[in-house]
Amino acid sequence: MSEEKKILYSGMQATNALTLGNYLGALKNWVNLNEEYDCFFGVMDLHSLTVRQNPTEFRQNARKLYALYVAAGLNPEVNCVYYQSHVPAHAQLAWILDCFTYMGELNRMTQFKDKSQKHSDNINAGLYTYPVLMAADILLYQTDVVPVGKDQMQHLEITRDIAERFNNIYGNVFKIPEGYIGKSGAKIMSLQDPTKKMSKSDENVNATILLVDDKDTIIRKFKKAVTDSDANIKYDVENKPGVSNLIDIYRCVSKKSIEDIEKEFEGKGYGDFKLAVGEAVANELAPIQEEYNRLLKDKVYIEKCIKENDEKAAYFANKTLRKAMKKVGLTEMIR
Ligand code: ATP
Ligand code: LTN
Repeated sequence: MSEEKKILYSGMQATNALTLGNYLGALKNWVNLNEEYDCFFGVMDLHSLTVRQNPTEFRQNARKLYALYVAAGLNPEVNCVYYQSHVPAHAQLAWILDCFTYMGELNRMTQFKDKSQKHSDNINAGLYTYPVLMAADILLYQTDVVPVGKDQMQHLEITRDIAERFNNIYGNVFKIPEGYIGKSGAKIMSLQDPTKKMSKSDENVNATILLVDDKDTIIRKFKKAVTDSDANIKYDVENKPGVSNLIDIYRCVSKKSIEDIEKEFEGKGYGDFKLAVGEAVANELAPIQEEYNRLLKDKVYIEKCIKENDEKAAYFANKTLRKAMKKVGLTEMIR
């Protein structure tokens, strides 16, 4: 870690396969930022436990997520790419911060309300205190910036509130982090219901593009994407959410402006447009998929990266944890 670079922290839950929304809203931004900052990227497996997991699939998903991070361009020899559950300081600090978080604050979290509705048979305490664990993740590393999609900004606000509350009592223990939302791709919508975000837990397979989908599947799903009856390719989120979502996606992968895209498809139908979007997405994902498949087979390399980075993360996390423990008056262990 260098002295002068600022610290960036982010991560994703190790649940289900990643979608194009996860890539364009988060992962792609991380790759773009990773030279400018000293970066920590977590496989957020403790967070995944808030929803019931099949242990075998869960273990595989965590490994796949790690490989996908690396394949997408997060070099584990430069960035600290690690497993959240391998650094016990996360759970330890989360407990301390739980005692500095009010139920009134947690009651306002929209993700908690959404997930409680979706999993009404399992509204567990972890789901409720999820944002506090996320605060611990971020604050342990004295993070300056946290790149996430729009849906996570409320969790970042509560992180800042908890940190400020703690600092007001005990002095400067935590750096107050800033959220970062990419210029485009902050909210990619479902291909089947463009008023809903594209989500990796969506049951409709045609609603999401998975990062591991092959070219034919990608094109087929785009062809089925919900648009509207007038065939104009115009960006108008209010009245044409489906087409606007496709324009957003195309913009992210082609680096063209909205105006250029509208011009490119003037007088053409949705069929041509959807095919162009599908091909552009497939071309962007192809090299990532190739590297991902190679890495999954290279167990020795991946395991070496995980081990080294777990240790590196623990070193930094423990420094902050020790400071917080001391401040609240927990007695240090006698060694
Ligand atoms: P789930 O459906 O299981 O809740 P998810 O698809 O929302 O999962 P998360 O693990 O919650 O994915 O999010 C990982 C990252 O991807 C976060 O930074 C989140 O903001 C971002 N993200 C998720 N979905 C989208 C989307 N549709 N558009 C842009 N960014 C997204
Ligand atoms: N809640 C986040 C995942 C996450 C995270 C974090 C993101 C857990 N801890 C710390 C940034 C920083 C989500 O994407 N669902």
